[in-house]
Amino acid sequence: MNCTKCKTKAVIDLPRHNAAFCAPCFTTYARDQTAYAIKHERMFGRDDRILVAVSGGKDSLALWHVLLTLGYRADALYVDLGIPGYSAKSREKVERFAEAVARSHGAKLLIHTVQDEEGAGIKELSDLVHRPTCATCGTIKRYQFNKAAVEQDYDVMATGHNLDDEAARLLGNMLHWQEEYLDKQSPTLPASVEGFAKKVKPLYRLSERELAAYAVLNKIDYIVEECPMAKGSKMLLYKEVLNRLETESPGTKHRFYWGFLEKQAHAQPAASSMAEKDQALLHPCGICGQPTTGEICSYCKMMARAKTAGAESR
Ligand code: Q46
Ligand code: ZN
Repeated sequence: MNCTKCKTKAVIDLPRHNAAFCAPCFTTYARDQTAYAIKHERMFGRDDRILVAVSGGKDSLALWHVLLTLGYRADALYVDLGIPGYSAKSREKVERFAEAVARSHGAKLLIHTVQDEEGAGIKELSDLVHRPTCATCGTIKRYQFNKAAVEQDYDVMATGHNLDDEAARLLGNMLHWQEEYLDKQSPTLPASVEGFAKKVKPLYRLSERELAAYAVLNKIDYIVEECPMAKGSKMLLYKEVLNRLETESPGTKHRFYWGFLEKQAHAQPAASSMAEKDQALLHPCGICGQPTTGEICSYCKMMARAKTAGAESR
């Protein structure tokens, strides 16, 4: 098997593109796909300051790496969830990458430690508020990433969601006809209201397998294990089903997700009318001031509940 571009020995085949690449041509392919996504979806420009959400996994570290090598101004934020046996390891991977790679590009790493800031690790917090761990985690991460981006004047927040993530999420939303979520499945979500950062997913054109290959070929040391809390999640099941389809019919995942994006682009109400709709529904949280549809935002409500439950159990 030879490289489709330079005809030397290939190291990876990409049946969905009917192509194979050697290491340097594959790295170029991955960067070109990301650069195309950034431009096509109007994610950010050369002068923008980007905050990358990093977890220590292959996708987010590959994203940080690609953005820095493409010459973007990208810092990163890591949220330490305090999961025994997992968080310490993933944090170490992120800190090492920041030290070995990001620093030479002038980029910095911000760290938010849930145990210090919210008063307990994610497991204990979710027990206190009687919510599933991943729901608690989602609320905290969304809140803290947005807060950091807005308070520290980043123009945009980037996450490492890949093609597999987005196709699986789309499948889940369609199976349950969650139309309100379908509206939010675009790779660029504008900062429609004051207090909400713009959010982008520059890796939506690259698959999980391609990102693992990018990380290995570029010597990015990442945490291979998934977060232990993900075990048994519906997303993993949807990914399995889509992988089965992909094996039988290469290109299924990208046809499914990119096809959805094309249809959505034609059907999408003008960004300004969406912004007006959002603006009408949102106002500042009575405690922290971040935009919310209720009196108090879900993060502050959760923290108040955790505090009361913590005091009662003492
Ligand atoms: S990190 Fe958090 Fe995921 Fe772990 S606790 Fe669940 S939501 S599985 S992206
Ligand atoms: Zn609040």
